[in-house]
Amino acid sequence: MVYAYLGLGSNIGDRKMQLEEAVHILNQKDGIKVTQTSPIYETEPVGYVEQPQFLNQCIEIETSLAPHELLKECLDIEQQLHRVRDVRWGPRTLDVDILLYGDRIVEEVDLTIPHPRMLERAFVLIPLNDIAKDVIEPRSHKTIGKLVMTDDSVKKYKG
Ligand code: PH2
Ligand code: MG
Ligand code: MG
Repeated sequence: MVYAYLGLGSNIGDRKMQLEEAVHILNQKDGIKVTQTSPIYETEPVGYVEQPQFLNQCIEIETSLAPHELLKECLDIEQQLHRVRDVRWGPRTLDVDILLYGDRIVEEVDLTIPHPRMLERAFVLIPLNDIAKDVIEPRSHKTIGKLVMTDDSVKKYKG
């Protein structure tokens, strides 16, 4: 069993319901148990900025799945929640990214763990810090608590 951390994001449709649905579906999968969920944050879009605000959340799971098996489950849930991929970094009903998988570093064509952009992204690190402040990010060897930044565009969601 390994603890892994996933980043969830949604910026079209019923954003909160889609995050809740993702957590529920993940928890029902064989080999995945959701062990912690962060608060939900409302965040300004990063990268491609002409799109609605996101809701972002991070969750901790305990899993017996290998990294690629976990990736497949994440992509399956995105499909179930009707994600259409067109613009890179563009709007989505649901995005499920693997952030950390224990202390493993994975470098494959279709999968990079830790998530390659997580250290620059306040919308990832702020919710991740709520549930994993003492967890070590294996490239920097620093804890999430050390890596997290403050960012006023990431706000607790009270919807
Ligand atoms: N995801 C992206 C690109 N930009 N911005 C915010 N605020 N939240 C996201 O989840 C997000 C983003 C690509 O996955
Ligand atoms: Mg993403
Ligand atoms: Mg993604």
